[in-house]
Formats: sequence, C-alpha cells, structure tokens
Amino acid sequence: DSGTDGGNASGPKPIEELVVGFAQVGAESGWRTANTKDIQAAFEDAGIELKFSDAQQKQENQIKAIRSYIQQGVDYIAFSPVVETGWDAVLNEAKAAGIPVVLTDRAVDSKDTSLYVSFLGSDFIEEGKKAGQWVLDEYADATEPVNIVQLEGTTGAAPAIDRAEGFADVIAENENLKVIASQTGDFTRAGGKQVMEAMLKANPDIDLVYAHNDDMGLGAIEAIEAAGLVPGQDIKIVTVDAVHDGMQALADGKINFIVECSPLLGKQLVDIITTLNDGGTVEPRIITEETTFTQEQAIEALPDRQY
Ligand code: GZL
Repeated sequence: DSGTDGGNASGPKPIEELVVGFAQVGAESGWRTANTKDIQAAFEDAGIELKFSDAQQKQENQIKAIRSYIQQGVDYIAFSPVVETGWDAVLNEAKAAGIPVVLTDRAVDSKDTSLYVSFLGSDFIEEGKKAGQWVLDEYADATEPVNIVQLEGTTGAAPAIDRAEGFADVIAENENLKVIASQTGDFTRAGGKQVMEAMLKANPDIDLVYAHNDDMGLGAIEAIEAAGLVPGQDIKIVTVDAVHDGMQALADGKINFIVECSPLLGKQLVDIITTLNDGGTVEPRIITEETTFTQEQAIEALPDRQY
C-alpha cells in the first residue's frame, strides 16, 4: 500500500509510532499508585503511547490484559506479576507473537528466561535482610524472648516470599528473636488492620511488628491504638516501602524503621524500551537503588519526597 511502514521491517520504529501495553497489579497500596503515576508520566514525557490496565490484584485479569495487548499487536509488553507462578503459557504466547516482555517490579518463577528480556525491580531478599538487621541491632542485648508478628504481603508474590526469607535469615542469628505469628494482609491497610486486631487478641505480649509494606504497618497502627497501646513504643514497627504516609508515621515515632522500596521505575522502563527499539541490548536484571530510614532521617527527607 502507499502507506510507509516507518522502516519497521529493518530498523527502529519512530518513537511516536511505538505502542506499549502495561498490565499493572492494581491500586492496593500507596506504593502501587506512586508506581502507576511514575510509569504513566515517564511514557507521557517520552511521547510513547502506553496502554494501561489495573487487574485489581487478580492474576486472571493480568493474563487477560496481556492477551489483549498481544491481540492488539503492541510493540512491547511490561507488567508486574501479582504472584510468581502461572505465567509460562501467556508469556509463550507473547514470545510466539514476537512481542518482547519486560518484568517491572515483581518477578515470575518461570525457568525459561527467554520469556522476558529484563527484570527491573528491587532485590526483595535484601530488603528483608535490612529489616532483619535493624531488629538484630535493636534487640542485641535482649536476655529473654522478643515476640515478633509478621504481616505478610500477597501470598505467592515475590516481595512477600523474599522479604520473609531475608528477614528470617538475619534474625536467625539471635535465638531470642521469635516470629510467633505470621499472616498475609495482602499489602493493604485494611488487611494489615484486620490481621493485627486478631494477632493482638491471640498474643498478649507482642514486642514488634514486621510488615512487608507501609500500608499494612499503618493498618497495624490503627489496631494497636484501638487496643490502647502506643505504636512505636509498646509495640515497635518495622516496614518496607517508605511512601509518604509511612514516612510521616516514622517521623511521628509510630513506626521505628523503614526499608525503602522505590516505585520510581518509569524512566528505566522507557530506557529499556527505547534501547530495544534501537536494536540495542539490555541487562537481564536491573536492580533498583534504594536505602533505609530512621526517624531522624525521615524527618530530614520528608520535605523533598516525590510521593
Ligand atoms: C514491591 C511491590 C509491593 C510494595 C507494596 O516492589 O511489589 O507491592 O512493597 C505493593 O506496597 O503493594
């Protein structure tokens, strides 16, 4: 036909012709909404069309969205797998359609690493270890058992599995540190509150809560206060993420330590896609840079935080 194919057959597509499909987990936490905003802004700035879907934390919805992107013939697919398992079929369909896939944030357990070109996101085991190290230091002089309850992220999600593993590895160094209860709050504030209420009823003497994200930690604060206890003092709290509301609670002394997990992956995702479009190669694993915060550091950092 008389139309031009923009040289697609041989070389890079013009940026303005690129179409990318993103299948997001949902909007379950402050981290997720910050992640969504950052990705949408990065594609807007780059002038690349982004098709976006919210799976309400359901894997079948993410799979449906990926299938629809394949049907539409997008140039690239990116997504954050809500859980690690069950992706091989749909990722093989994307591969058969010649559509490269980028894992953004969470990982899949597929053994076939040809099913995606790169995994961009945090090292969740490292995050769990950083949380564990703070607890190890905080209770270094403990002469009797320290009762810890754990609020787990979404069951089967990479950050939940790995943050539990990293934490357990480190606190194992002091046999006084005991996880007496552990349950999923599904990364939500409501889930954290409900689970913490039940844990408080079942365990009269809790010393510390380790929550896999700030939102569940904020829910636990509500439950602890409703029980007439002082969060950050009667019961210490360690969380992961460092989103605004978590950092505010840390500055206010209701949380004691936060391990950062940066949601700002948009620019790096755009760079991966433009590099691939130009025929370049990308690292198969790109690890997010992130730090930790004490109360003083949170007070210092809060005014400049983007989310
Ligand atoms: C971690 C991300 C997790 C956050 C939660 O990279 O997948 O999901 O820690 C979010 O806040 O719900």
